[in-house]
Amino acid sequence: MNLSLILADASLYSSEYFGNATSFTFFVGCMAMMAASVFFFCEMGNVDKKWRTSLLVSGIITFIAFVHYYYMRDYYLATGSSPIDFRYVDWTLTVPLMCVEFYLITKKAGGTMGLMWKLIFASVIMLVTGYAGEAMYRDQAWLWGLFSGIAYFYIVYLVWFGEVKALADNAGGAVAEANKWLAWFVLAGWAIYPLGYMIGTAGWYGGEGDIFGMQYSMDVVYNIGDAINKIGFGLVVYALAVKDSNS
Ligand SMILES: *C/C=C(C)/C=C/C=C(C)/C=C/C1=C(C)CCCC1(C)C
Repeated sequence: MNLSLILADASLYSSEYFGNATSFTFFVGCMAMMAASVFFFCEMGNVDKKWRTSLLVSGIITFIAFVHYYYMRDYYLATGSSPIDFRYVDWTLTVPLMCVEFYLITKKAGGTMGLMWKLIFASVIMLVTGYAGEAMYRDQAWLWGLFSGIAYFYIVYLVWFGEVKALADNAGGAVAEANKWLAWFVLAGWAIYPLGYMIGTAGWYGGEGDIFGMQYSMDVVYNIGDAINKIGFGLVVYALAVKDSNS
């Protein structure tokens, strides 16, 4: 085989992965989730005992995402379409675990299992109705999106003004500070997802297009959202654990 043929093959192969923003962000997302998991797991030994479970949960969140990204990346390459089912299975596992994080950080100040289940319940409603609008009843995407949005704003309410906020303020110090950050992730970071949902709904933002010459799609938006929210959220918990371990 001559060299130019090998190079042509190689560039064909790599353009499958890097040829567009969607496959590229699936690929990079997969690596980032893997790296974050290794980081959170290894750092468990460097923080105070009482924070180990929180770091473990951060690592499990990114590890579950890593495995799903491995499959989603493949699915997208093989079919050229959106891996909606994998996506929602991933979220249905990882978002409730983020609710567990809120419970773990407020536990010392009196956070209850009741509060944890309230958050988990709202997050499952948010995701099940989102799935209905995205995969089952496309013609009523707006209605299911609205239901999902109501559950979402209930979580925002609890974290910004409700029980979670009150408990975090009670705990004070590093916990109150961490909750402020996590609340911003829930308000601004999670808001990326409804944006992806709207881009993915035909007739709203037309499926996909480009901004400044860069192709975007629903999956690119979801992939960016996941990287910010899963890794960023975990890093806030990590920073809290480190700060509180040294004080
Ligand atoms: C790691 C994954 C995370 C943090 C996923 C979060 C997903 C959401 C906040 C999704 C929200 C949605 C709405 C608020 C309305 C439209 C439907 C959804 C499911 C995209």
